[in-house]
Amino acid sequence: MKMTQMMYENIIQAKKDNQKLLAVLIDPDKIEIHHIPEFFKKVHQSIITHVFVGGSTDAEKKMETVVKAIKQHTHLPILIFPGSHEQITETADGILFLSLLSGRNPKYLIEQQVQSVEKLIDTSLEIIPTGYILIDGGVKTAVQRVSETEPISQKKHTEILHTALAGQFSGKQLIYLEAGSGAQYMVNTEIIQKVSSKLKIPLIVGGGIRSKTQLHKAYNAGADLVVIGTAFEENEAFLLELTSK
Ligand code: 1GP
Repeated sequence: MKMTQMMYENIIQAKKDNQKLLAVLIDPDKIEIHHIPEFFKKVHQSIITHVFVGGSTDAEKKMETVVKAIKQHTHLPILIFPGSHEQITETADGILFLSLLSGRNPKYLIEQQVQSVEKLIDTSLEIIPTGYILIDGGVKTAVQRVSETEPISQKKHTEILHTALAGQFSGKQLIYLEAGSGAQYMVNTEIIQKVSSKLKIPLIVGGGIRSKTQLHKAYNAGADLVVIGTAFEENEAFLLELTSK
């Protein structure tokens, strides 16, 4: 296991410098391998700082092939954002080691994590413990379906805040507020503000962010790193709107 945490240190440093980060989320089931070079030309023209790869399902088991192909076309850090332990591949740079803290399904609180150890025991991947909190984004998302857990209502500010802080107190290094891929509503700014004002570790926000205005709202409310997937899948030109902050 890696003793240094280069990628995490960079995220911490960016937070200190108030330099906002942006990840493109790539679903291995949705991207065509031959399209990766073209897609990354646009990524490199944008303010994207990180590449997350993963999805609730990797039906075609394309994870390793997709990560390898991406690696050939970018120097940006590639983090696995796993839907299950089967998506772990050494070809990435690191992994968000997720615990689904909003849910009460032991499979996603500890079972998947135990099952992933066989692959991670001697890994060179940087492992970043991440508290993952699913928040209602107005549609039933894949995470909800696959994890068989309910998202927390956007009205329950205290429950969301306490879940995030319980994650920090138990040693998570990142907290991820997730409205779910393709969410109708992003996590509202009041929630982002409340959580970020109490949290000492970096805050990731994702799900349903489709415009530069929404991106800025998330940043201004205190998100340190924003994740966008669907909006880039549906409209790659959106990457070219994000060439400056
Ligand atoms: C999903 O937070 C990410 O896990 C990104 O969501 O696809 O809605 O951008 P979108």
